[in-house]
Amino acid sequence: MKITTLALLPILLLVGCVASYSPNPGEGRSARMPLKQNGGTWPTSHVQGIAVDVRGGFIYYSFTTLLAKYDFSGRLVGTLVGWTGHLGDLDFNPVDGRVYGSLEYKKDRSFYIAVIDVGRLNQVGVHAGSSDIFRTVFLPEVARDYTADMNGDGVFDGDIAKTPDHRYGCSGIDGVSFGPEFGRADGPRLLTVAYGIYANTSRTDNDHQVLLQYDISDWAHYERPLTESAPHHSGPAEVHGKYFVRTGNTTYGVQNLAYDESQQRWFMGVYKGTKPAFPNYLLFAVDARTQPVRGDLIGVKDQSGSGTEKGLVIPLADDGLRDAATDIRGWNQKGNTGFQPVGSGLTYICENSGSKGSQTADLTLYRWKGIPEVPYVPATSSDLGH
Ligand SMILES: [Ca+2]
Ligand SMILES: [Ca+2]
Repeated sequence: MKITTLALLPILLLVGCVASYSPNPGEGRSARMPLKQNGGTWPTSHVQGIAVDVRGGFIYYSFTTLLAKYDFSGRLVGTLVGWTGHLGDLDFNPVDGRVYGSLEYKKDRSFYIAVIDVGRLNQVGVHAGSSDIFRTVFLPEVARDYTADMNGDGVFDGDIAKTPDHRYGCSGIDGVSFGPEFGRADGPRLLTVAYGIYANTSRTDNDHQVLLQYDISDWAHYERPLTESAPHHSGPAEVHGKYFVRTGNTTYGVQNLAYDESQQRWFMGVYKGTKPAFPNYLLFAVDARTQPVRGDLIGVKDQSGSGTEKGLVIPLADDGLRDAATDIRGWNQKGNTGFQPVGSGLTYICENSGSKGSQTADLTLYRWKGIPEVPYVPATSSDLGH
């Protein structure tokens, strides 16, 4: 049966590719998951988001123009620098061992997912442009909505909030998380990207969060190095799904998006909205199994201008505080500069502080409490099984 080895070869190669991520034994994970961690002080803008490699024992912080890698013991393992765009929220993909983050170049009308091979980030000051650690995939769908000339005057008004332009008020992208297709808790994990949405109280078509889902299994051929002088447009023309969650207008949309496997629930951390008709909560959630339903996008005119646009709408989770006037649910819980569930009802939440050019992040591990007024309480060592 000399066929055996040859027949097995594709399977072996496939297994070799898919299961390529295995953290070095003894690296990072020698320390237990910390109850608190400081993400360093950096001459950047504020911390935007975090990602946690639970198995490998690393925490990643996006400081907008710098990515910092710490191990669980608090040792700085490496930093990645050298881009001028806005690196926002992150997530760690345990399938390939890479960190995925939103990356915006609004002046170039270019929006990317940065795909960072963090397993090879082992020194301070690594330059993204001269290293193939840092790859990017363009998102045409976001560029289309961001640049939409909504009032049809032939002029796209650019990166300003006070304009009728930008479909759904899209200011770009920020929240990023892997999780199941909306409507289910099982199945393949999709990369989910949330729009930034400008705060603008004078329009009605910006009261939804917009979430795009992508199957990234064929993304390798889109990935390109970062060349800021010549922004590329290599990326998927189609999305796997586009969904809308009515939260009321916020200030810059979903800052942090995260899937909590232990609760089978998506969380969206925002900066407070400014429309007085809405409760303007800081944290919203959608349950994984809640079916998206095709329905009216309240406040969004369709192309004829006389009807209401339709889309796949996902109702908010039936939990937390409730606003009687709008029926909107949510929590007054900070989750906008680093929010990452790590299993067993535990979630890291970031506090940002500092002044311009000197920014730090203090991470605390919280346990889900589930009380509308107090969704989270600080975790203790007994929560970690110590
Ligand atoms: Ca216009
Ligand atoms: Ca995230």
